[in-house]
Amino acid sequence: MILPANRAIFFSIFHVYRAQLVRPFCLEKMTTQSKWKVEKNKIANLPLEEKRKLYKPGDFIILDKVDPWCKFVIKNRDIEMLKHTLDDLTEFQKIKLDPSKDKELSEKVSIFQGDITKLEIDAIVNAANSRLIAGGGVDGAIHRAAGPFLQEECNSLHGCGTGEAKITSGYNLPAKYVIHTVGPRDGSVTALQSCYDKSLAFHHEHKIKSIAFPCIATGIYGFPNRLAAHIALRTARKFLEANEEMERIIFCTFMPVDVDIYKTLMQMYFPVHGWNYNDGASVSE
Ligand code: AR6
Repeated sequence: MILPANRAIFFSIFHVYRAQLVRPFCLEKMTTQSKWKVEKNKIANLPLEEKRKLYKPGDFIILDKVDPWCKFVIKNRDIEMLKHTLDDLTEFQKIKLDPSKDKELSEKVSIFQGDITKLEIDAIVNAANSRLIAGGGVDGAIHRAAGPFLQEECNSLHGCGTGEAKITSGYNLPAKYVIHTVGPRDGSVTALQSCYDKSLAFHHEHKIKSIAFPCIATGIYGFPNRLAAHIALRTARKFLEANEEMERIIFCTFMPVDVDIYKTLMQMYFPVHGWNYNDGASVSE
């Protein structure tokens, strides 16, 4: 048993000891937090030429070098050989398009074959996990190129639900922002559509005029590639019809299977020659 006088001494020693133990941890936490915030502000205010020194020299692609879809179609006439299927037609007919916008919108979308981390645009989207801890696939590539402060900022966001999206700085990436979204692991169409909707919804607050999407959920999470492309394309089409400020949505295709799917389906959702797919023209069984 501790006597009253000894008890006071015991507790004051205990408090001093506890403060010594806890303080370095708190300080450490504050220093780390403020480091990413300082870095984020610093990068946001760097002139472009200075910012470019952060990424590998010459290792970036500016928006002007990514052909808009209307130009891509003219340069790659062979894509007309890629025919959509009856299932594609059924999916496609789930939305009603405004054909008067076809020409304008075919200048606002692109397909880009390659590494999303190279794009010097306003925002790239990351196919993340719900803990926002760097994983494999495109997530790993983005974290490696952005540097460690990206993980530090992610740690402050308290995770991200399936179908939700959160935004961070791009740090050492050529892209200004990374939008982290978590695709479904159970094949949910609603959740995947929500990934695209919620990512695009950041455009207003952050003045995002150019954005690139990887094929969310089609890698490690196993969502069927073709259905995922329909969801991406119809969500983008509806968004662009309603939001004139967005200048470019880029679909980043990394796997050969997605390259072919997007080349086929873009011709339906962003027709350049005014083909009428609702008539069932150019269908392969
Ligand atoms: N640039 C563009 N696309 C890429 C790149 C790249 N550098 N690397 C891969 N892809 P995935 P998910 C493509 O697996 O299915 C992570 O561990 C890839 O070929 O990256 O949503 C997260 O932490 C595929 O077409 O994302 C989660 O745990 C697409 O990106 C989980 O994976 C998406 O594949 C998320 O799985």
